[in-house]
Amino acid sequence: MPTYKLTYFDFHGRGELARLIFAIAGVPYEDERIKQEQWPELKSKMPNGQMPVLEVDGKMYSQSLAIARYLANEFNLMGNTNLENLRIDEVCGTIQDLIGCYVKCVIRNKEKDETLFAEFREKDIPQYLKIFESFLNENENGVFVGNKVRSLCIYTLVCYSCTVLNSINLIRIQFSFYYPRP
Ligand SMILES: N[C@@H](CCC(=O)N[C@@H](CS)C(=O)NCC(=O)O)C(=O)O
Repeated sequence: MPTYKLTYFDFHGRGELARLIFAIAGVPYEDERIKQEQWPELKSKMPNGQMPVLEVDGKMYSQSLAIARYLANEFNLMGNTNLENLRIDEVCGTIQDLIGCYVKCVIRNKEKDETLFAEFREKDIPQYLKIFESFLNENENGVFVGNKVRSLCIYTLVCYSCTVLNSINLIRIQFSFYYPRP
């Protein structure tokens, strides 16, 4: 097995999915957590000037979803056929769209505009839950893809829904851009 090192900020964001996949697969890796004050010096050393970055045997790779898909392939979390992989990517893409709504209504909502919070809570979340439900209803096994309980889409959903659920709490309590995870 190659050696893995994941470099990302010490919070639950785009790099968290790779951490979750390593944990679920039980595969050891170096989990390098960068503090905000370290970042300006490191930025130029990253392939795309951003994180997460995965090193596989010392070679650097960027883009969180490409990293997640690579790890899912390595650890048998993708589908059994190309068509099942299409469904996995479809579910993951839908989750990304929901996160786009979250960013628009919560993260970028510097004015703390209650209309935007309400739009996210009352329009976006129910709308996307319906889509996820229809994916599940299409598959007689009650999981997103084939008969696979362990797939990339379910971990993507778990990972990002934690962010979203956390945000609902944040709407009620207080808002800060990089909030600490419990
Ligand atoms: N498309 C990239 C986006 C990566 C990204 O936006 N990373 C943010 C943290 S979540 C970052 O590195 N921000 C610091 C910066 O851009 O200087 C991915 O999915 O990996």
